[in-house]
Amino acid sequence: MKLYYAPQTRAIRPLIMLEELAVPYEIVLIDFKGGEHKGLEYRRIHPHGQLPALQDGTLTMFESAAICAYLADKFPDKRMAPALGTVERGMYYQWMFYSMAALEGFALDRERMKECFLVLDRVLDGNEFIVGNKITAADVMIGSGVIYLDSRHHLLNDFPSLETYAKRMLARPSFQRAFTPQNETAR
Ligand SMILES: N[C@@H](CCC(=O)N[C@@H](CS)C(=O)NCC(=O)O)C(=O)O
Repeated sequence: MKLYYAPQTRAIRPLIMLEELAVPYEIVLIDFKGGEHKGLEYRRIHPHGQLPALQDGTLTMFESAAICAYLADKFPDKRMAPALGTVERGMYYQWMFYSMAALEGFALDRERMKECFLVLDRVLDGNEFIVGNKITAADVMIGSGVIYLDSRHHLLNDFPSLETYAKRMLARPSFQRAFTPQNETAR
């Protein structure tokens, strides 16, 4: 499996997934600052010239949430997605889509962002993870989204459960690797 990656981009999401899954993968480092992602060669992988993208055998795919969902399903024994047809699976879908449509969708609107943080704060009050009692791809998406957005908006002080959750996620080795870009260049 190849992950087309650049530090400090949305490619950190599938990187966190792969680290949580602890499966073998290869990183194809794209020179994002140098514009390699807009070159003809990379556009054969991702038609919009964006990161991330994943290649797995004959499959080439993009969209970070879709990649995370695919990886969760590919390795069911790692239980990074709740079982099909369960209440937890329904909630998992909700939060996976929410991470893109609401959390990311409202990224530029501070008031809507506060509303999202309040909703998540309530969900995480007394809960370690966004769904069920173990990490899933929904935590990868929501956790990484909240950490990134808070670095821009600085809102977490007002949302104690969400703040504790974000700190807990950030303490995981997978998140540490993704949010410490020098780790990547040192590889
Ligand atoms: N919805 C896409 C967004 C991908 C995206 O916008 N990636 C950024 C890096 S964080 C990018 O490649 N930007 C360059 C561009 O849009 O030209 C996903 O989540 O994968």
